[in-house]
Amino acid sequence: MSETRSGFVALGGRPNVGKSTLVNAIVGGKVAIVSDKPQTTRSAIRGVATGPDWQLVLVDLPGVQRPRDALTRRMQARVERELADGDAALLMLSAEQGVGPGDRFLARSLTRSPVPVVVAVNKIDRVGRPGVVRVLQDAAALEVGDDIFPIAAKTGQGVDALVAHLVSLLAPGPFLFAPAQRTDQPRELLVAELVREQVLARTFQEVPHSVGVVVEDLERPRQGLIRLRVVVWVEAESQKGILIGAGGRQIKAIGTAARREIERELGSSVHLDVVVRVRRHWRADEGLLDRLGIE
Ligand SMILES: Nc1nc2c(ncn2[C@@H]2O[C@H](COP(=O)(O)OP(=O)(O)OP(=O)(O)O)[C@@H](O)[C@H]2O)c(=O)[nH]1
Ligand SMILES: [Mg+2]
Repeated sequence: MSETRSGFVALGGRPNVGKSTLVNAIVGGKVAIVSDKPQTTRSAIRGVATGPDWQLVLVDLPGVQRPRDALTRRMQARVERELADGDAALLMLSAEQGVGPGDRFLARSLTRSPVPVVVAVNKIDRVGRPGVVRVLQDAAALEVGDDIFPIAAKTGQGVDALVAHLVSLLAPGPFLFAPAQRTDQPRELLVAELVREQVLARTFQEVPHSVGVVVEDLERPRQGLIRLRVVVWVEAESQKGILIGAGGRQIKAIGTAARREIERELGSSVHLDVVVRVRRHWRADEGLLDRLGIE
């Protein structure tokens, strides 16, 4: 039998560059939620891709930003630990947004990293060829890694070449997860995230950042049915009103869309109850952050 390779690659990058989209594309399923709002990902989520003789564990991370409160402080500390701890780091840039001060800040901290750094320039589907060339030059000028891959995580363009390169960096070692496993997330966290994804898709301005989702109850009354009770925390009565919507229509739409996603991911019928509750400053509440799984 041939030797297997395995290891961890952590993804760093500004909010919204497409880190979670790439992780989902590589593992072939939704392990991390995606939205057009910055700071969608709040914790480190492991996505597992397994080939015939390799296993690549991708660590999806929150977008790097300046911490503002206990929530973002926890997120940032986690990012720094994970980027230093992997077998390689993947710095992700956006061709659409170009290389800016946030990217330079992260690139500088990665040049001091003990692990090899690979650069991916994402969203090349959004700019023409000259735009791609320009951003590749700007990426090279960061002098953080010799290997720069132009990709479009959303369409899959360039992703196979990037994966092949990441796999080549892995050291010999046994598989760390069962080959069919796509994530290390407990089912409750994945479910809460799928509900939050639907909230993000339907809210604007400060509301997306003010939402925390907790699964209060998950039971399987019989084979093929999962009953879920989910609490959506917001920070103000006005936000609660927005989420519930006129005649309860908004929360109903969120629940219906989330239930479909959960059914697809869990492969079971789902009965989903969603309630909205207000807790002022929950983002500063260390106890609630623990329950939200944000370490
Ligand atoms: N056109 C295009 N859009 C993309 C691509 N990759 C991601 N996106 C979009 O970019 C937005 C952000 O994607 P995410 O995967 O949530 O970004 P992220 O880097 O994980 O963001 P944070 O979790 O906030 O740090 C979403 O609307 C995606 O659909 C791509 O290759 N092309
Ligand atoms: Mg993300």
